[in-house]
Amino acid sequence: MNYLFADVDECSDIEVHGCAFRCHNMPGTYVCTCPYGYELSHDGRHCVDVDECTTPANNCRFACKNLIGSFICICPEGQLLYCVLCIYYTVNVIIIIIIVIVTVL
Ligand SMILES: [Ca+2]
Repeated sequence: MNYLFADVDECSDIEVHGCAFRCHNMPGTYVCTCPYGYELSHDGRHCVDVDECTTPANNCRFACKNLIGSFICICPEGQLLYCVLCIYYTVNVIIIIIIVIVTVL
């Protein structure tokens, strides 16, 4: 083995990589990675929230609200979010949803 070109695992020492979340060692280098819902900040080490409402991940039919690490869809007043749908809720609809959830579980 040629030790002159041996890879150094920078991820083995946090003082070297400084990744806030996770370090991924690569031949001759390393990269910091972030959990789902976050992206690397400009310093390449820290993670910042992704505003999914401004990305194609936004599949909301009405309004989208960004959350730290995720997002939620917002329904118009008087409607209830169920899965990805906004439905008008009445007592009957809520009972049907509960029956469906109990049946599935
Ligand atoms: Ca977010």
